[in-house]
Amino acid sequence: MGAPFEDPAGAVANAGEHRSAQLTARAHNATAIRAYRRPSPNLFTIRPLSTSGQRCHRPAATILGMNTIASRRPRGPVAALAVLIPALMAGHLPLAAAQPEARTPTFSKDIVAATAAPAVAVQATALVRGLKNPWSLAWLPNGDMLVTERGGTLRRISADFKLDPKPIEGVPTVKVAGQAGLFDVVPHPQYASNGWLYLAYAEPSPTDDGEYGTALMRARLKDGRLVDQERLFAMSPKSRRGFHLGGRIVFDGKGYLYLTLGDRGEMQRAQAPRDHAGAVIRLHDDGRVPADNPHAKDPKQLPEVFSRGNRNMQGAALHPTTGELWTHEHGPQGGDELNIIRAGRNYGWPTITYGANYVTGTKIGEGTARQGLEQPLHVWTPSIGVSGMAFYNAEAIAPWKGSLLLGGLSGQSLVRLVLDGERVQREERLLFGEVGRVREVRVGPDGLVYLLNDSPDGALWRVQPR
Ligand SMILES: [Ca+2]
Repeated sequence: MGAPFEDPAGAVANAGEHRSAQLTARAHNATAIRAYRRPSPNLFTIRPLSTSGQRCHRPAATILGMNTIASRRPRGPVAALAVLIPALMAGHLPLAAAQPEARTPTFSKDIVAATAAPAVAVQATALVRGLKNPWSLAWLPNGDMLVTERGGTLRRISADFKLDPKPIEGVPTVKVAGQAGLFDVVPHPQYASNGWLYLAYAEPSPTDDGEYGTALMRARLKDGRLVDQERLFAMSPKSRRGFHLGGRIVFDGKGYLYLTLGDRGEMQRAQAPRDHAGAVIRLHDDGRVPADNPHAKDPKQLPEVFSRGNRNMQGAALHPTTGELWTHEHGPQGGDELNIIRAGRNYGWPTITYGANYVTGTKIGEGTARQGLEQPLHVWTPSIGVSGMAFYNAEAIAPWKGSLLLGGLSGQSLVRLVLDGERVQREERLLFGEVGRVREVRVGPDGLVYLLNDSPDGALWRVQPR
């Protein structure tokens, strides 16, 4: 893969002697772009398309990478290379490729040691105590907060940090076992006008056979009670394993939502095409399956699945400028990962991993890399137990702008990653041991950072510069 470069006059890349290759490119405007070979079979040209599909002026685009495809021959001079996606977002637009990008992850152990001194010294203050295994934190437009407790309760905290002693009523029946319980609570981006709140939770089987699985519902909050309830999705098949249920909900601002899942501790399910386990799910905000989901028309796959090969994603957030979904996932005894989730991609678990079997430390799968499987951006070995994720894009802690924050459960710290595009440049471990097991990380309306710690006597914490 050649070095990424920019050619504002109309990006062209030379595929060299490779018989087949694929480009990943980013347009600098809101139009869709197309990459194809022309005039030589070894040259790629990037051109924009108008929304009607007609070619128009030459674009300014950055070529991010080129992957050779050894196992596939082009089906035609143009068709094999023409990868067209609709204008998903204004600004940066990734050109989806069927093959993964060549990437070498950064490793936490290499860059955290070299950058031990944080850019901003911070302190954490407990604002609300007495939360039982809190999992997720969200703000309502009036400044009040909602907190889920994994045991199945939804709590309300006033804008001046008073915990309502009475939980919100009408929360669906939740299976509580192992890691299973009530997970994310996220208001719809237009909550102020439509009132929809979304909850992810472990839903018990209606036949009371002891099986359960991650589900998604929405409801409105009225007089301390959830009303107008609609169940939008439930993973299939359910099982009795209390491991790896994911449970993060992210809206993309365009009427779609993502739900992260896990492999249920049954690792091969993450690669099974008719299984929701180990996948990221993409839905319309009313639960309908989008027609442009990568497997929407493939009966051998599940239409809700957006990506798979993920082990257990308990943190997810939308990148503030690219609009892409970033997630992290727990690795097995090492190999916690940071990934960018793209349509139809396979993130490798358990075929490839940087982790190892628990206790024995023996190898899982085939190693750390394989053609056709995505490489993570960043790897934590030993594991820090990644949970909670937020991009910092506020003004209150200016030196943090553009960085990615996440929590460590076993790592007992707030982690800040300094990013250069898709590259992790620097890692800081903050508040080590001061907050406990960090379950949730959110940026508040005041631009300060708020945490929840996973404990039977957990708390809501505010993080601010010392
Ligand atoms: Ca992976």
